[in-house]
Amino acid sequence: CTIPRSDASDVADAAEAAKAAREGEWSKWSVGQRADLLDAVADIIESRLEEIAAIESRDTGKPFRLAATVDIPRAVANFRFFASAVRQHHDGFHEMADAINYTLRRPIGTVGLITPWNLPLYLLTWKTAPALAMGNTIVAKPSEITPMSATVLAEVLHEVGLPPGVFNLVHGLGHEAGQAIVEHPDIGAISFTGGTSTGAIVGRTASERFKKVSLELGGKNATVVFDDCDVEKAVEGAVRAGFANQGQVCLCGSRLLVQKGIYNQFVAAFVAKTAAMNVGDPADPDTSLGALISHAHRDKVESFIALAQEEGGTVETGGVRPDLPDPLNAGAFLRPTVISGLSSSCRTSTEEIFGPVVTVHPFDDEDEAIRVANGVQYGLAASVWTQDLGRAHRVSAALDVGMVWVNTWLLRDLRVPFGGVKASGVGREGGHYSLEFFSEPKNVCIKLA
Ligand code: NAD
Ligand code: 6OD
Repeated sequence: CTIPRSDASDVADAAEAAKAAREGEWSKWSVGQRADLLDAVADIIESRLEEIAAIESRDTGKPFRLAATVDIPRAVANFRFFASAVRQHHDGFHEMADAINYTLRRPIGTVGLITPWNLPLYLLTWKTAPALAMGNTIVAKPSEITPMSATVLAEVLHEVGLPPGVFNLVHGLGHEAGQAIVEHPDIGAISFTGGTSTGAIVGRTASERFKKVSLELGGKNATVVFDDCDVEKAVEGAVRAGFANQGQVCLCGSRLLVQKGIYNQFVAAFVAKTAAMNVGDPADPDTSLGALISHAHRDKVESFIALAQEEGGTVETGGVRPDLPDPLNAGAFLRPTVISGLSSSCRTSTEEIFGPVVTVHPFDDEDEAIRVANGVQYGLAASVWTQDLGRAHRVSAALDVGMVWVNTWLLRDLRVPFGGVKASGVGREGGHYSLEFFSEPKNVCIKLA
C-alpha cells in the first residue's frame, strides 16, 4: 500500500486541529460520554474482528490466527477496559484540622502517541483509549511499516462520532513525522513504544521541552527454569515465550536459563518442540510462525545467528529459511532457532535480536540464575518456572525487571503496572498508571473559616 510521507508541516496542521478540538465541544463531554464512546469503538472493532485481523496479518506477516485471537481482541479489551476504568476513577481528598484539599484531574491537552510495528493495533489502542478517556486530543503516528490498522481505527473513531480533530493520525517516517510530534510545542506529553535507541532520542527531545514522557522500550528477557518445575508445562511456556509473533514481542523470552539437573532433558524437549513448529502461510490456521516484519529485519536476525556461531554457539535447530512454495518463498520467513554453547555475556546473549532466536544457558543455583538474568542492560520482564513457592518469591524479588511471570508468560491483567527498568524504559502503563499519565492533578486547598 502507499501512505503519506508526512512532514513537520503536516504535524503542525494536526496539532492545530487538535488544539481547536480541545477548546471545542470535546471539552464539555462528561466522563460518562467519553466512556460510552470507548465502548462503542470496542463494539465496532469486535464486529469487524476477522476483517481487521486479516488486515493486521497482511500488514505484519503474523499468523491470521494470532491476530484474530490476540491482537484484535486485545484492541477491543483496551477500549472496554479503559471505559470501565475511567468510570471508576476517583481522586484525592485530604483533610487538615483547618483546611481541606481536593485534587482535580485535568487532561494534559494534546498528547503524542508513537507506536511500533510488532503489535500495531494492540499497542496503539493501549494508548489511545486512556488518552481519550481522560479527555485529551491526540496526534498519533503508527509505524510506517504497519500503517493499515491505525487507519481503520481512525475510521472507526470517526464513525462513532468523535468530534473532528480529537484524534489525528499522521503517517510518516520516524525521524520526520515522529520527531516533529516530539518537538511540537503544543503537544504536551509523549507516549512512546519502540526501540531503546529511538527511545533515547525521544526521551532527550521531550525532556528538553519539559514534556511528560512515557517510554516502553526493548528487552532481553530471561525464562528461568528450575529443576523442580513442571517440565512439560515449562517447555510449552518457554516455546511460546520464545517464538510468539516470530519472537517479535518485547516480552519474548529470548534467553532460556535452565538449571543443570534438568538441562539436557529440558533442552532436548525444547529443541524438539521448536523444530516441530510450522512456519509458513500466515493465512493457514496451522501456521505457528508467519513472516518477519521485513527482509531488512530478517537480514539483521540472520546476522546475529552468524555472529552466534563466531562467538562459539551451536545452532541446535533452525538458523535457516524454510523451504516454501511460490509466492511464499519471497517472504521474510525464518525457522525458529535455538542456540546453545554461548557465554551469557557475549553479544548474542545480551543484545536484543527481536526475532525467532533463543539462546540456552545452564546454571547451578538461584544466585547464578539471578546474576545471569540481571546481567544485561535491559530490565523489562522475566518468567520463572518452579514449584517451590519460596523460590518463586525470592527470585521474583531479586530480578531487575518491571514484570515477572511465575509458571506462565504474558498473562495480562490490564490493571497491573506494565513497563520496564534500566534500558527497557521509563514509566508504567495500565489501569490507573495510564489514566494518571494522560492527565495532570491539580490540588485545591481551602482554608476553613
Ligand atoms: P522503532 O524505535 O524503530 O520505531 C518505533 C516508532 O518510533 C515508529 O513509529 C517509528 O517511526 C518512530 N520513530 C523512529 N524514530 C523516531 C524519532 N526520532 N522520533 C520519534 N519517533 C520516531 O521501533 P520498531 O522497530 O518499530 O519496534 C521494535 C522495537 O520496539 C523493539 O526494540 C521492541 O522491543 C520495542 N517494543 C517495546 C515494547 C514495550 O512495551 N516495551 C512494545 C513493543 C515494541
Ligand atoms: O500487553 C501489553 O499491555 C503490552 N504493552 C505489550 C507489549 C508488548 C511488546 O511487544
